[in-house]
Amino acid sequence: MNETEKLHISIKNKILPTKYLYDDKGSKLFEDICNTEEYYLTRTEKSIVQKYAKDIMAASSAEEFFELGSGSSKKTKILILEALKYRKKLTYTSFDISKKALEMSKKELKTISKNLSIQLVKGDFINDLKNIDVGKDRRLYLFLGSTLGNFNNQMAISFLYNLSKIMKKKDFLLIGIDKIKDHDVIKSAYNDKAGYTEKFNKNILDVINNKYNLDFEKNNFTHSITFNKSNNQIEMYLTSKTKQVINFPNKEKILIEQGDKLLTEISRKFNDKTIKKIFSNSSLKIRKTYFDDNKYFSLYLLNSKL
Ligand code: SAH
Ligand code: AVI
Repeated sequence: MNETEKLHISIKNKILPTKYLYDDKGSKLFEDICNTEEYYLTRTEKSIVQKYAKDIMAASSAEEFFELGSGSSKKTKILILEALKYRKKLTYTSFDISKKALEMSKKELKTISKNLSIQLVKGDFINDLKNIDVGKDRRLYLFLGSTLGNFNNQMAISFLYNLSKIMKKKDFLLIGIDKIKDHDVIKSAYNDKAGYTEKFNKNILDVINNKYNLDFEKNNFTHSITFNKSNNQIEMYLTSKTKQVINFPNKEKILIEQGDKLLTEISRKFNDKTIKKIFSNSSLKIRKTYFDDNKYFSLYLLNSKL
C-alpha cells in the first residue's frame, strides 16, 4: 500500500497521523506551546533534568548521546553540558522527522563547545529505527517530552522493544513520562489561552494538504480536546463545522459530516503500574527513577534486558 492509500484509510477512520503535526510551522508552534503557563510538561521535565543531571550522567557514563524526536534539544543541552565537564569529546545525534527541529537543535548546541560533535539525522522513529548506526561507544538514548504518550499501548511496546533490540548491553535509555494528575491541570495544558495548541492542531491540515495535494479547509474545523478517563489520555480533535467533501488527486472523495471529529493525537498520562508494565513488556529494565516534588512527571533511566 502506498502512502496516499494509507492516508485515505486513516482519514476514513477519522484519524490524521500525528507525525504530520510537525513541519516547520508545527515545530515552531510546539516550542510556543512549551513556553505557555499551561503546558507544565516541559518546565517540569526540565527541572528534573537540572536537579539530577549529575546523577544521570554518573549512572549512565555516556560516551555519546542519541536523541529520538529531539525537538530543539533545550533540555538535553543541560545533560550535554554536564557530560562535557568530564569528557574531552562527545557526539550528539539529533534524530527527528522535522527539518525545523533539527535546525533548532543545531542552533541551540553549536556554540556550546568545540568538543561537541553534532549530527543531524532526518528520519521517522517508527519506520527507520532499524537502520540507524548503533555505534561502538556507550550510548545514551533520549526520548524526552513524554512523546511515548503519543503511542497507544501496542505501539509503545513495539517501539520500545525495537529500541531495546538495538541497544547494546552498556547503553542506556532516558525517557520522560507524563503522570496522571488533576484532570483540569492536564486539560488546560492542551487548551492554552494564547491559542498555540489550536494553531498547532489545525496546522496538520496544511501539512497534509501540501504533502498529498488535498483540499482540507482549515477554517471549517475547530480545535477540541477531551480527557478520556478510561484510557487516561488527552485526545486532540479537529471537529468539522460543516458537511464537506475532501477531494483526492486520484478523484477519490471522502465525505465529512458536520460534527465529525478527526483525531489528531492522543497524549497518554501514566501511573507507575502502567508504565512499569510497558517497560517490562519491552524488555527494558529500570535502573533509576527521577521525579519532581509534585510527581507530575518522571524520568526513567533504563537498560535493555536482551
Ligand atoms: N523531545 C522534545 C520534542 C518533543 S515534540 C521535547 O521534549 O521537547 C515531538 C518531537 O518528535 C518533534 O520534534 C517531532 O518532530 C518529532 N517526531 C514526531 N513524530 C516523529 C516520527 N515519527 N519520527 C521522528 N520524529 C518524530
Ligand atoms: C510531543 N508530545 C508529547 C506533545 C504532547 O503533549 O502530547 C505534543 C503536544 N500536543 C499538544 N500539545 C503538545
